[in-house]
Amino acid sequence: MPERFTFTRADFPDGFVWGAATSAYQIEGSSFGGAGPSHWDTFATTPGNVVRGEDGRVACDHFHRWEEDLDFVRGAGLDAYRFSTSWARVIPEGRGAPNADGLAFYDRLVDGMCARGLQPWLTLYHWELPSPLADLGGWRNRDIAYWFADYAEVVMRTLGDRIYATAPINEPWCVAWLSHFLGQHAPGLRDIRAAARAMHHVLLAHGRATQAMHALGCTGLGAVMNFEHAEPADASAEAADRARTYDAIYNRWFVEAVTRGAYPAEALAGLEPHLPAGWEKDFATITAPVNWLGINYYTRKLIGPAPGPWPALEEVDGPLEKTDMGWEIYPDGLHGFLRRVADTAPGLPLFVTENGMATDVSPDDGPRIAYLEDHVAAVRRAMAEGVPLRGYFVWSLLDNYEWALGYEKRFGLVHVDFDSLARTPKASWHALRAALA
Ligand code: IFM
Repeated sequence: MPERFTFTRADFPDGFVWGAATSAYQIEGSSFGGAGPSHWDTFATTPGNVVRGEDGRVACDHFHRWEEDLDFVRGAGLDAYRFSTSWARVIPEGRGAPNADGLAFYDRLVDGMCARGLQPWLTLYHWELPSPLADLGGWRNRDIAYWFADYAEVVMRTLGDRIYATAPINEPWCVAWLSHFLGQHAPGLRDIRAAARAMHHVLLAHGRATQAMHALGCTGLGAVMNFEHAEPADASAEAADRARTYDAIYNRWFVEAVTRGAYPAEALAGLEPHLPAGWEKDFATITAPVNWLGINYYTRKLIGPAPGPWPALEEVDGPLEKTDMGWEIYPDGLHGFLRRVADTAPGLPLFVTENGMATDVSPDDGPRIAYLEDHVAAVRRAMAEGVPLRGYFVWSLLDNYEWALGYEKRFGLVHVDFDSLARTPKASWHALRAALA
C-alpha cells in the first residue's frame, strides 16, 4: 500500500484550492450551545433508523474543540475549509429569533479560519432541518424556500464579510430522494409525492437563498451536488433504460435545473404527476446565476430492472474493490462527471467539493492514500483535457457521524477516538501534508 502521493502542489496551476470538508451535525455536537432539535435528532433516536441508535448529540465535540480541528486543516497544508452552519443551531425554531450563542460560535470559527489563512467555504444546509419546520412538512412545504432564504440572510449578515464561497444546500439528491423516496435519511419517508415535492422545493430553496444572498451583495455563490456513475448491470435494453432513469434522477435533475431551467424527461416520466402545480414557473428563481459548481463524487452503481411501479430499478452488486461503505472504487467516474458537468455548464468554474473513502486500516491508512491518489489522477486527466477545475476537497477532515451508519465508517484524514474524543492524524494526513508542502 502507498505511503505517499505521487502528485505535489506544483503539478497544479497556481491558485488551485486544496481543502477538506465536514458538516455541522456530523462533527459539532448538537446538544451544545443552545441548538434547537432537528429532524436528525429524532430520526436517529427512533429505533431501527441508525446503526446502534447513534446520534449527533456529541459527535466529535467540534463545538468545543474547533481550534484543534482548524489546526489540523492548516497543518496539512490545505488552503480551504468547507464547513456548514446548522440551521437548528442558528435559529432553533427554524424561523424567528436567532440563537446568539450559535451565531457567535460560527463567528469565532470563521475568524479562526481567517487567522490561519484558510478560505472559509460555507454550506448553509447539510441536513439538520429544525424540528419545528419538519412539523410543518419540511421539504414538502413550499414555504421552506422562504424560511431557508431568511435563514441564509441571518447567517450571511454575520459571516458574509469573511466567507470565500457559499453553497446553499449540500447534495440535494440526498435531501430529497434519499430522504423522501428511499427513506434512508431523515425524515425517513418512502412516498413518491413527498419525494417529488422535495425534489422541487430543494431547488426552489436553493434559488431563493441565492437571490437573497445576491441582494445582500454576497459573491462566490455556487451549488454543490452529488453524482454517481450509473451503468447498466447487463447488456439488456431494460437495464440500459433503468440506468438512464437512475442517471436522470441522480445526475441530471439538479444540475440541469440550476443551469438550464429544465428537468430531464426520463425523471419527469415518473415525477411529473406528483410535482406541485405551476412548478415550471419556478425555474426563473431556480436558475438564479451561480459562480461555480461543486461535484461530490464517491462511486458508481450498476443498475438493473426491478418489478413494481416506476422507477422499477434496483442496484446490483458490482465486481470492483469496495470501500467500507460497500461502494465500488471507480475513479473514471469522477473524470467522466467533470467532463459532463463542464459540458452542461460551459465556462463555469468547477470544484470537487467532496471525495474520499471510508476505511479503517490502521496504522498505515494505505487504502485511503491509494483512493485519493487515483481520484486526483482522474482530476488531472480532466484538467489536461480542458475542464475548468479549480480545486479539490477531501471528505473528510475528521472521522465523524456517518448518518444512518453511525460512527463506524471512518472517512477522516484525522482519526477520532469516539470514547476519549482524542484526534490523531492518519498516514493520509501526513501524505497530504508532504504533497502540499
Ligand atoms: O458523510 C457524507 C456527507 O455528509 C455528504 N456526502 C457524502 C459523505 C459520505 O457518505
